[in-house]
Amino acid sequence: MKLARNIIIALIAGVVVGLVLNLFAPDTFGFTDKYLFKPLGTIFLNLMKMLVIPVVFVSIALGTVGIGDPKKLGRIGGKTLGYFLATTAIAIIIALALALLLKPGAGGNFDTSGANYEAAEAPPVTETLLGIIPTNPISAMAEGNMLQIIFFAALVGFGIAMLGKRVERVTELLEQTNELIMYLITFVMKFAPYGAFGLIASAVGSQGFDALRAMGMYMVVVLGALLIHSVVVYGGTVSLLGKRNPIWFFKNFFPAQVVAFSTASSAATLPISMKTAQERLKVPESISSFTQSLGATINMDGTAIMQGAAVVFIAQAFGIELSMGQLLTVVLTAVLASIGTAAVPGAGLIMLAMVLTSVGLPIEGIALVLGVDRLLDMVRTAVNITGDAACAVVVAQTEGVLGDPNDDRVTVGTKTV
Ligand code: DAS
Repeated sequence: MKLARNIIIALIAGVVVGLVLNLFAPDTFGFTDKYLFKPLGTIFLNLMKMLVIPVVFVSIALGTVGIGDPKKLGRIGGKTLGYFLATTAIAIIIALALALLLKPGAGGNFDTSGANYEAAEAPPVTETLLGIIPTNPISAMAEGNMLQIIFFAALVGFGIAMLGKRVERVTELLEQTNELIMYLITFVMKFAPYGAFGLIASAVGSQGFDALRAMGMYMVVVLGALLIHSVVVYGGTVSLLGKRNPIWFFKNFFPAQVVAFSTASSAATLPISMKTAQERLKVPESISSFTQSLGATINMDGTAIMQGAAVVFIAQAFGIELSMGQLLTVVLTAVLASIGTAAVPGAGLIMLAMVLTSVGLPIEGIALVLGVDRLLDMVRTAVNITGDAACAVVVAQTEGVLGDPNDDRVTVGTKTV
């Protein structure tokens, strides 16, 4: 928790410095942003991203070995996907209900004339899901194609589980590599407070109060929906299905949430969110690696909430009334959009264009939410990874393998140490 405390102190310092520079010395902000804040943030983000592919491959392969039995793998996969789809759909419904209730865009004097936004091409979700089989696993790793890496790693782990003793050297190598990677994560995280300071000072300094004020109600809706979803859905499922105290869950997963908030990247946070779930939430590596890696790639409830709220906000700002049919379309496309959203900063905004288009809204409306998206991205990314961890706790509990909260041992690979 000392690290989490240091990151929080760094975040507070970054907000203060960012706001002071934005309000009183914008020119100085430009210079410090370019030569201090952005480099600090980029160094930290890149250090964390450097470890993602090795972590995902080794831990999924080991995790699958740990699961072993293909029927069990199928059962765990089914429970994981069922939890992901159900919670994402609930997330969007919460966001739509809150946006329709609070009407953030109604009566707004938004100047939509200058609103222009070039939407980057969003990959069709079917292509994303069907493209899961890598034709070349090495290039999948080089390109960072997470779904393909997960598929290949699971297959390798399945093969090792089937061959057992005949490839025990491979299992040992994977376990030792895993321990090495876990050490490197701890080492890299020492830089986290500096990176968090740079990232938040850059985000707050460039947006300042004006952007925050203009989008005030929109931010209230998104942040409100994120809070309700986290407490009610994640707290509720951890308590009812995970048989754990929600306060214990949120307290112990907090260090990973702080990193997700700082980086606004589920992928960059994955190594630390898995380590936190295994060591503090007592989720076995076999389930943590499978559920959290898959979740970081396709389960983004926080993103779906932003997309649901933004669609209603933009419709209201343009004076467009959404029909019930259109709202249902938003639920479906936002689930698909959140599956297709990459686990990197700002990816949710790219997929928002797909949701807007699905209900005939102008994608230029994205320009209305662009100003505060970086800050909202930090919060929704923390919610995204929390959903993955809640799922891991629930799946582990229903599989009867969730560790005792008071036991200070952890499972690394197939060993309990
Ligand atoms: N920043 C993305 C993530 O890493 C989410 C988003 O852009 O909405 O989870």
